[in-house]
Amino acid sequence: MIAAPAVVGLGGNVGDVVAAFRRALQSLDQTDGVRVISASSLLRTAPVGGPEQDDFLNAAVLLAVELEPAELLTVLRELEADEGRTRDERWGPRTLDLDLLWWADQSLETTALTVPHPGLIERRFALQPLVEVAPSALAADGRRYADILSTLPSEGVEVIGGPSLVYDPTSTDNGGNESCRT
Ligand code: A4P
Ligand code: MG
Repeated sequence: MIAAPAVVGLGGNVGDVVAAFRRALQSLDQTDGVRVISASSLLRTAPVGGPEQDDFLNAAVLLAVELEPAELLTVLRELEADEGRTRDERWGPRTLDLDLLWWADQSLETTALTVPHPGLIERRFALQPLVEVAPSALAADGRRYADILSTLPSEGVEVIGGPSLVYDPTSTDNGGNESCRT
C-alpha cells in the first residue's frame, strides 16, 4: 500500500494538554502503518461554540498513513480514550480531541467519517496549523487551504510554541514536564 498524506488536528482544554498531545503523537508514530512526518506550532485559541469554557490548545500533524481512513479514525478514538476523554457535551471541554482534517486532497463521506472535516474552512484554530504542515493542501473545490486561511479573521489564535513542543521524536520523556497548562 502506498502511504497517503493525512492531517490530524489536535485540541484540548482540560488538564496537561501539551503532555497529552506529545503522548498521542508518540503513540501514533508507533502505530503500524502510521508515521508522524511533522507537527505544527502550538496555538492557544479562544473557544468556538459550546458552553463558556477555558481557552484551547490546538495543533496539527502531518502523517504518512498506510491504513484505510476508517482504520485511522479507530486509532484516533483509542488515543482519545487513553487520555480519559469522555463524550459528554458536543463542543464541550475535552482532554484530547483528534479530528481527521484532511486526507490526500480527497473527499470521503461515510456514516462515521466526513473528510475534509466539516468545520475546517471556518475555523482558524484548525486551518492555520493544517496549512503550516501541509501548505499545498487543496480543498474539495480546488482552492488552496492557504488561500482560504488568508480570508479568515486572525483574532482568537496565538502561537505560543514551536513544533518541537508538540512533537519531539528525539525525546524519551513521553510527555514532558516543561509543558504548560491551560
Ligand atoms: N466524525 C466525522 N468526521 C470526522 C472526522 N473527519 N474526524 C465523527 C473525526 N471525527 C469525525 O466527534 C463526533 C463524531 O464525528 C464522531 O463520532 C466521528 O465518527 P466527537 O469527537 O465525538 O465529538 P465532538 O468533537 O464533540 O464534535 P465535533 O463536531 O467533532 O466537534 P469539533 O468540530 O471537534 O469541535 N474551539 C477551539 N478554540 N479549539 C477546539 O479545538 N473544538 C471543538 C470541538 C469546539 N470548539 C473548539 C475546539
Ligand atoms: Mg471531534
